[in-house]
Amino acid sequence: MQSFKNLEKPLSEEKLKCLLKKYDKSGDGKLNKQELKVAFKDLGLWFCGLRAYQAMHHADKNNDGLIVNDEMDVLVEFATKWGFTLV
Ligand SMILES: [Ca+2]
Repeated sequence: MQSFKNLEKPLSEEKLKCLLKKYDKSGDGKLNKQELKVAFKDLGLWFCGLRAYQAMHHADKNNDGLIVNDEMDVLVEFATKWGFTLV
């Protein structure tokens, strides 16, 4: 069950995942905290450094400081709850 808190069109998990992949500057398919922070900042999120930390802490299952494939799914699921909207 999902309920949407606001009436604006929420950013879907699929869309967010696509967006985040563009922030993989090193091109190795992994996102580090710095890349996450930049992504969140561009998405208009406040406290992007803290958010990046939280997302990393939540999604980085093997604690290597990088978000890869299945961790990305966890991260995106976590981050969409912040209520990104399409701009
Ligand atoms: Ca990892």
